[in-house]
Amino acid sequence: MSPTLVKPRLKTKPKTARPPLWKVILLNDDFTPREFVVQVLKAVFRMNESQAYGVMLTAHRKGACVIAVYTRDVAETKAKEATELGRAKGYPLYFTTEKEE
Ligand code: TYC
Repeated sequence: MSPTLVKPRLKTKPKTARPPLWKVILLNDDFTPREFVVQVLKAVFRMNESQAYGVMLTAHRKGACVIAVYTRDVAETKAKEATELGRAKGYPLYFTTEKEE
């Protein structure tokens, strides 16, 4: 049997860089009703009742909660949209974004 020859790979595979991801963060406040926060999380971030309730409660207890990560555009649009739903009702509900390291 002839010996196995291992040929060196000559071509380098081009790697496609992944776009950086951005976190959407929900901040607690003393005025927005819990049920309204849950409604917004369900509507904008497509969460079910128990996911939305869990996120709302974490923000309520800890001051903030990371909701999800998206590309920058999507994260900023969703944060703006969700914040605007609160504003329209006169609530200080606030969603911010932060680059994921
Ligand atoms: N802290 C609010 C209350 O007691 C409820 C709330 C929870 C508001 C989470 C914002 O991100 C928030 N009514």
